[in-house]
Amino acid sequence: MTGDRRQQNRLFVLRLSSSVLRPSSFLLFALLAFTLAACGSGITQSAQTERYNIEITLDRAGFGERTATIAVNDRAGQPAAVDQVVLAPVMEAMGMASPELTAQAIAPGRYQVKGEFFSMIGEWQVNVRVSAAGKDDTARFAFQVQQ
Ligand SMILES: [Cu+2]
Repeated sequence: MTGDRRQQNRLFVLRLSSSVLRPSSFLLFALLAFTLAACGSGITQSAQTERYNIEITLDRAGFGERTATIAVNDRAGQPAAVDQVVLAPVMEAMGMASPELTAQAIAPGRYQVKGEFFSMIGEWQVNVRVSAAGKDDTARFAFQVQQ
């Protein structure tokens, strides 16, 4: 009698743990965690040019209207006063280019631009051209674009 009960408890525990560890539940959880992480922070990359440290944050590397926020600091890390920041998305491997977009200043050394940067799945390069005192610095970033 006692032995039967113990057996049943063990079966119950086994059944519970096997349902929790089912690959589909794990996948769902992983997907959810990934989605939440992607929503909160966006994708940030940084690059250095001759005069600046440039950081770009994309809300998502995908189709539709995207938001790019660009931080332009001088090499000492202070927000830089520049004349213009232009975004030029290209898919170099295919000779494709999206229209260039001029970013608007939102704070000292901070710029933002919204637009449909990507029209195809695959690797895109985003050139960020910073102009000041009649001279251009261009930083190049690469994004793996998904639909
Ligand atoms: Cu293409």
